[in-house]
Amino acid sequence: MGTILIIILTIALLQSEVQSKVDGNWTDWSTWSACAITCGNTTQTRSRACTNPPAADNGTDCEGTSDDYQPCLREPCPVDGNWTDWSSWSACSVTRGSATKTRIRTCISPPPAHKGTECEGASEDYKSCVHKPCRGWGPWSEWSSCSSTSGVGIQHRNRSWYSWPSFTSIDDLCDGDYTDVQICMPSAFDGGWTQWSSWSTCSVTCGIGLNQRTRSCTNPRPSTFGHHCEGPNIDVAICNKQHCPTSVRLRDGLLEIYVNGQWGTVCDDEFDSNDAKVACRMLGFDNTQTARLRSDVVRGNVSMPIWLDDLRCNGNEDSLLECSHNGVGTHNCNHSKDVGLVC
Ligand SMILES: *[C@@H]1O[C@H](CO)[C@@H](O)[C@H](O)[C@H]1NC(C)=O
Ligand SMILES: *[C@@H]1O[C@H](CO)[C@@H](O)[C@H](O)[C@H]1NC(C)=O
Ligand SMILES: *[C@@H]1O[C@H](CO)[C@@H](O)[C@H](O)[C@H]1NC(C)=O
Ligand SMILES: *[C@@H]1O[C@H](CO)[C@@H](O)[C@H](O)[C@H]1NC(C)=O
Ligand SMILES: *[C@@H]1O[C@H](CO)[C@@H](O)[C@H](O)[C@H]1NC(C)=O
Ligand SMILES: *[C@@H]1O[C@H](CO)[C@@H](O)[C@H](O)[C@H]1NC(C)=O
Ligand SMILES: *[C@@H]1O[C@H](CO)[C@@H](O)[C@H](O)[C@H]1NC(C)=O
Ligand SMILES: [Ca+2]
Repeated sequence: MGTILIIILTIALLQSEVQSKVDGNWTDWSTWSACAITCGNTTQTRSRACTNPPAADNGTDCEGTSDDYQPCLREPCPVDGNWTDWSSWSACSVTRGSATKTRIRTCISPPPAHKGTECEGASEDYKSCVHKPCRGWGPWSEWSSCSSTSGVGIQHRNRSWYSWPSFTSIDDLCDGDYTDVQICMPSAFDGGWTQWSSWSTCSVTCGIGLNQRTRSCTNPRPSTFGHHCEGPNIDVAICNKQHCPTSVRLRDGLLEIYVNGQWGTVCDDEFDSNDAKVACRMLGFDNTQTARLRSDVVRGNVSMPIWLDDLRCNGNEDSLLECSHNGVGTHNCNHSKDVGLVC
């Protein structure tokens, strides 16, 4: 009678525990947030919460995300035109009998786009100047460097005149421009590689690892209109091929391998002379012709892991771990199939 009561109570308790479990459920999505722009692009969001009901008493949480996004695309925004900086003043020049200096600017920084406004004001500016008499032009100077290093700019060159000893009449003035102005792009120069860094340390201390060296396209960094460096910025090489000294051992003929800080055994499924060759190589026997399975060994005991199963080495590997296998610790063997070995 007492026993039955206890069983009934237990069942009731279990049921109440099962029933009290509540899985989470999402609320409905909120409405989309407003698309509060008149031009350009943005995103709209909506959200929901896992409170309808919330998960309780070990019930599962809601699946999926609580936020959702959609793009809101409008016409491109208007771009108002903007003047470049003024060029420098030209030297004094005589045009139609009056001496002036000139400077220019253009509406390309940026040009107007998408119904943006034109630049306001004049693209040329003059001021009068005092002019000296001359008897002819000298050669043009080199072009000045571009006024902008990242976009469109202006550059100029000058020439000078040979002056008379004294001014006689307006006809002695040099006619024409003293300064020549043109639109320019900043000079494009290509990037160059730095030297390779030194090799990083090997990723392993024994066995096969990788190391790398790097370089960057900053010697120099390419200018806005220059080319990026060609080729990879990373170089990877195989390193440190010494055998790991303690990675395998034979104990009374039983092959043991050290993985994850623990000695374990190898299953003989698929184990053939190629696999034996690699194991013997790890033991320091290179190119042994006599590597073979040995059956008269004391098998590993149940407290040892079986690390490798279905080994398929081609015989050239430096470690059994490089051969195809089921994955470290994955096997369908017991210790009666442990590999024993003769090298
Ligand atoms: C989750 O909530 C929605 C909206 O309130 C409802 O339609 C749905 O039936 C609920 N699902 C569960 C499993 O409670
Ligand atoms: C806006 O989105 C459109 C379509 O995806 C794209 O072509 C355009 O470049 C975007 N404009 C801006 C200013 O991001
Ligand atoms: C939730 O699960 C844990 C571990 O399974 C258990 O110890 C705990 O009592 C459970 N809590 C509830 C309220 O069921
Ligand atoms: C207009 O161009 C000048 C240089 O040409 C620049 O310094 C300035 O930031 C530009 N202004 C705008 C609004 O683009
Ligand atoms: C040209 O002349 C102007 C005005 O005299 C001066 O500021 C500028 O440096 C000269 N430019 C060159 C390239 O010689
Ligand atoms: C089983 O193997 C482990 C690890 O090699 C060893 O420490 C232990 O003494 C062995 N036990 C028996 C009963 O052989
Ligand atoms: C290993 O498994 C085989 C069958 O797969 C079984 O006959 C044998 O008794 C097992 N050996 C041990 C030591 O568990
Ligand atoms: Ca197997």
